[in-house]
Amino acid sequence: MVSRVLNVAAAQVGAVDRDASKEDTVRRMVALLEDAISQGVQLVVFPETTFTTFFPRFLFDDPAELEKYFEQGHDITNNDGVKQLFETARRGKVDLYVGYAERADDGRGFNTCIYYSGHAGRTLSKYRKIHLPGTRDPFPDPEAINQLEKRYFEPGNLGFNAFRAPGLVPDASKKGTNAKASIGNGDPIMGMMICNDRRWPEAWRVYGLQGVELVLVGYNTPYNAPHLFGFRKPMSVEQAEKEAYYHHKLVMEANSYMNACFSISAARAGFDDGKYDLIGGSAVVSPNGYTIAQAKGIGDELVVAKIDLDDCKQGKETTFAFERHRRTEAYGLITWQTGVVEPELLEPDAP
Ligand code: CDV
Repeated sequence: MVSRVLNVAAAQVGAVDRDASKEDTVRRMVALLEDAISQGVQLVVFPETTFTTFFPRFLFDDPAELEKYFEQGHDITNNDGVKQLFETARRGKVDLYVGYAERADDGRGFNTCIYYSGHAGRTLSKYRKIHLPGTRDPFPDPEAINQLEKRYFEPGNLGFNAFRAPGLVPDASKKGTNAKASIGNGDPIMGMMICNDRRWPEAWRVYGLQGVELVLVGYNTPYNAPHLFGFRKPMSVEQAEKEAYYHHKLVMEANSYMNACFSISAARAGFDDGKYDLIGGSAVVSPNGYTIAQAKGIGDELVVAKIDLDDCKQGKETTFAFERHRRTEAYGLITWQTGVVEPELLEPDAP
């Protein structure tokens, strides 16, 4: 029997200010990665747009200033300022997920993450955020916290493609090769999302349908942002913070359970520039929907867990054995209707 036990970690990164140097931030990330390597961790998940502050909260008049927050080109692993992270991963034979703002060769901007294999010494997969939250234009209120992702990024165009990560499970591809792997066989099946994607069950299900065993998510989630979340139900900052944590945990636990997979989520957390709040709550969740490890604070922190991928089998073979229980003939609306179309009002009863 091949053991499919993995040591994994979410690398939460605390406050990164607007004028923080990328070198300093990457130094912090390398320190977390080295800590992970020293603890025998095999896979580390970093947050969304980790190398810089969460810049979509700002409106930039100067394009050159905006460009400082983007990584240029298709392959960033040799880019100045960030390559140390990938060198450390190769040296320590540890895999990593990391999010960044991508300026593609054709000039388009994407909110992107890659899975870099320290075992294979190369990028195995790239994902571009599909569910971009917020607005294109800033809110009229000058005090509002903006989320201008629709201005700076295009919706991701790479789909939700699961992939296998070699080298994490010794001999995985010998017993039951990847080509004919059944549930619980072969190299681990991974899927990647970015922040807001985690709130959309469609994203999880598309991965679930590819047999995903481990979903990786980096995020930046503010809580004191009523313009973004709405004013209908006024609440204190304390309540807003509590609710943001609750919704994060809710979607990670529920979707991990409903797709019988583990998940790892990593926050860019803390108070950027001493005032822009972001939740922590980086966590590892089991296929039964339990949070098994969670960040204690809002600073740099490694959240480590030992997981057995075979624990995905129970749900995948019973309650969520999709091939036996799903009824696609009833799900049509999901793929061809975007917004809500309500049913007709009933005619009042005839006298
Ligand atoms: N970076 C994000 O995608 N943040 C969103 C906020 C704006 C709601 C999130 O889903 O956490």
